[in-house]
Amino acid sequence: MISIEVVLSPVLLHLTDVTDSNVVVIDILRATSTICTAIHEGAESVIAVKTPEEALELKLKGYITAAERDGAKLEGFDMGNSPFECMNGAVKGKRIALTTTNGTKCIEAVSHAGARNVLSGSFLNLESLSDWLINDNQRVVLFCAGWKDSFNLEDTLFAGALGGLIHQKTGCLIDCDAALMSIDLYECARVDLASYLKKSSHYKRLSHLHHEEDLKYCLQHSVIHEITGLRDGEMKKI
Ligand code: 3SL
Repeated sequence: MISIEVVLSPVLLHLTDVTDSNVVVIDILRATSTICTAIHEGAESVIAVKTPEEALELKLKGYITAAERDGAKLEGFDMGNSPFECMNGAVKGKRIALTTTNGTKCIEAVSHAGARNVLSGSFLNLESLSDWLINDNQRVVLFCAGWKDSFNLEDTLFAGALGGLIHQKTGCLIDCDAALMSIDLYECARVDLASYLKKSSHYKRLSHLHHEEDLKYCLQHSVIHEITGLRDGEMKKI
C-alpha cells in the first residue's frame, strides 16, 4: 500500500530504510528539473556522477559533459546545469554525464541502496509523477537534496506538493512529521511559489548568477509528462 515519507536532507537519509521503495530525488533548483528536461528533450540518458573528473572520463565514451558547482558552470565542460542548455535539439539522442553540487550526489547515494526505483522529481512533471507513483502503489520516499547537507525550502516545497497530491488522490495515511510539515508549507506557499521562494538562499544565489529564467522555468507545474528513473545506472525515460 502506498505511504509517504520525506527525508529533509542527505544527512538524514540513514534514518530511512529505502529498500523496495520508490525514492524520488528532489533538487528542484536545478539538477532534477534539468534531468527531467533533458529526457523530455530526447536525451537517451543522464548519468549522475560525483566528480568532474568522472564526467570528463565519460567524454571519452561519447557522453556530453555537464558540470556545476555553487551554481556556476565549470570551465572545460560542454554544459552547466541549466535546463535551457538541453533545449532546441542540443541533447537529442545523446547521453549526458552530469555532476552537480547536491542533486547528482543524492542520486548516486541512493542508487545502490536497494530502492525499487530511483526517480527524478520536478514541478515540471508533478501530475504525471504523482499518477505513476499511485499506480505503482508502493512506499514512497521523497528525498530532498537540500544544499550541502542542509535543509532547503524549494525541495521541501516540492515534497509537500507531491506528497499532498498523492494524499489528496488516494487518502493514504501519512505517518511522517516531515511529510506533514512539507504539505503544510506547500499549502502556505502554493499561491505564488516564486514570490515565496525569493527569500530563500538558493533563489538568491541563482538570481545573483543571473539564472532568473531557470528559476521561472523550474517552478512551472506539470508541463511535461515523461517519468525519469534509474535504469542500468543511468537516468532514463521509464
Ligand atoms: O546543487 C545542485 O545539484 C544544483 O542543482 C545546484 S544549481 O541550481 O545548479 O546551482
